[in-house]
Amino acid sequence: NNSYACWLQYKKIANVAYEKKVKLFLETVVAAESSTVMETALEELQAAVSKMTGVHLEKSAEPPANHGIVLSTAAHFHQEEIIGRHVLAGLGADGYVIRSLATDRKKLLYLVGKTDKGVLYAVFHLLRLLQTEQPLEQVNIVENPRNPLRMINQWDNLDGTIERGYAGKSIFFENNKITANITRIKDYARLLSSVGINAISINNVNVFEAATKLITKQLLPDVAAVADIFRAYGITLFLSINYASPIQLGTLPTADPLDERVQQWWKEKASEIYRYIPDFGGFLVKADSEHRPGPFTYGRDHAEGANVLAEALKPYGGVVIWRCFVYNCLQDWRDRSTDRAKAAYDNFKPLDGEFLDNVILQVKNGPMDFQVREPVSPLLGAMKQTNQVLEFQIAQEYTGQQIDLCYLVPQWKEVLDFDTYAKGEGTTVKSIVSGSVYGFSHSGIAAVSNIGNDVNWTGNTLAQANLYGYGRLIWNPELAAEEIAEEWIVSTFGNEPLVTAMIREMLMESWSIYENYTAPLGIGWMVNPGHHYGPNVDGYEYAVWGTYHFADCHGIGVDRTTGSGTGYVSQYFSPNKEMYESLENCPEELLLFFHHVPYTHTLKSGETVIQHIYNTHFKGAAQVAWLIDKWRELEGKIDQERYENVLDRLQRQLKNAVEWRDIINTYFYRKSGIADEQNRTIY
Ligand code: BDP
Repeated sequence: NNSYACWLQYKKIANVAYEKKVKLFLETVVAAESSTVMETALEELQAAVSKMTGVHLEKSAEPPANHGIVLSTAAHFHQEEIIGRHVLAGLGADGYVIRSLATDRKKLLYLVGKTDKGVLYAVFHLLRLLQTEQPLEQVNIVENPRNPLRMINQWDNLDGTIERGYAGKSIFFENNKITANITRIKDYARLLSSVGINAISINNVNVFEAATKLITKQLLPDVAAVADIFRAYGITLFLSINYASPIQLGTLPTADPLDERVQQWWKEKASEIYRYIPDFGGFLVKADSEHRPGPFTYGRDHAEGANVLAEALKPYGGVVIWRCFVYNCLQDWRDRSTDRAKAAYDNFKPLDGEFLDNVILQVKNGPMDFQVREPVSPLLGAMKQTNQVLEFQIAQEYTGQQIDLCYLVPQWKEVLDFDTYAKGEGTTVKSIVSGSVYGFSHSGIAAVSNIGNDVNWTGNTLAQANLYGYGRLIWNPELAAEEIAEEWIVSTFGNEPLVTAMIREMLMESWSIYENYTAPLGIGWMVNPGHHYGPNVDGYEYAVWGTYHFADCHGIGVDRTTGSGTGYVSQYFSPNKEMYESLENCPEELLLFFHHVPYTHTLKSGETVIQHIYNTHFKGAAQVAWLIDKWRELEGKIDQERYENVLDRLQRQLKNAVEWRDIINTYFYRKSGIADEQNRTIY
């Protein structure tokens, strides 16, 4: 099935001339050593090559004399002169080299990884070259992933539901057990590994009753079986844990991290887990947030809370990934002195230096919660002595829920390229989370997955581009969003220039289209409470969650400046602090995040804020109609199944966009009493 295969289509190569040239390299393959991951590399190569060319790549014991492929780790590679000692020496843990040697007589390809994982990544890279029909005669590629940890977080519950899942049920769990459908998990491992993902946590960060038991004898054998599948693809397994486990699973009356019985309990638990899974990655923890238990109950701080787990995991090389999504979700909305945006920084920054070396803090990209537009979290780069991982959300919770089209790679790139000035100019987020700025012992990027058991994995087939793009971007943050889109389209739909151009344009426009018809100028929210799809301007306005727009008859926006506002801006380094503080210099797409302004405030475009709201909302809805027209042009040019899947989603998106347009425009027309300059229909 085309949609199931995602970007690993491996269709028969249609370009005859290209296929002929490629086949010269495809006689035998030798794997210079054996390991589980090496076996995977070999299998993936053989299966894909056979599908694309019909050639069965014979596995040989000897290096090919004239035609063939060599798979090897650097340690076992004995032809250093071919690749160069310094090149091999320059490979990082997951790095690799692909080098071709093509003369009239010889057609050889060398895929050499620092480790067997590197070899597997090299194989997927080679297969990508084949799918996108790149010549093989002069390949000379050296790749090192920028981020050491490249992780996926599943938010899957044991009963098979998925928190913020928009593509069916869990592929991991059903009826409070691990599923028997191992094939689907293996296929997921393939997809992830093919884009360089090397770690996964398989259960929701909100660990409810049933999932608490994942770390018990009852379920560990099955968890270990899942770990086996991922291990073969170079992916390390993690589990989210419940901080109150010693109470819920043990016989202890407390989970106080400073209580010796609790410390002992976690030590024994870790030792038990590692008996089942010798290379277990560690724990992902959401503590003291949104009603989850944590160290606060015992008057302890996050460092004390995390360190007890870190001590327990340390002997085995495990890590604790501790989430910074901590805020008061029961605040009094009338209390203007609190600001949810400040919470993560306020909670964690004072603890810099207190965390053990195998603790990593996981920080969401923005200070609020995965809105279509947010500033970058000021916590990124602010803790120089504490390992950090950045968290994205591939699942489109607030960006259309995989009904509406929203290619998120451009948004993520803005975050990664953002200059924090933490250590002077050029201290970008990407350089911080790669570990290079402060020499973190653990760092990288994690993201909430967007997959479920729908045939096409992601609900909207075009949402596959976000999963693919996430992996590719965090491997190499220098890749352009267009480049990634194009790779994905060609691997997914075939090498058809017209199709590629159309879908690329749709993807590249989609984020700004979504932003146009939803909440304006960085203010966020305005969604239906609970499920978060569709407009509801005041849905959260008088609620405890801390997400306000403060619209009245005069103006709108949250004053986060230092004088009159919440002072949030002072969490940034200069000159970002001053930039956000200033009404003139604040980037306009974030205007209402940082400032409360009258509806008549004039933007750089010359439009007033109210007119901007009207204009973008009429435009956004019209752009969705344009997306539909574009897509219709592809009928017959791609398979019907995927064509119809996307068309159906786009039609639902149009309804959503029209609803947003009308509700937002009407609301602000009534609040402000200011008419649209163009006299369009507003109710
Ligand atoms: C929010 C989601 C909620 C998650 C929470 C989190 O609405 O379901 O549990 O984030 O990240 O985006 O913990």
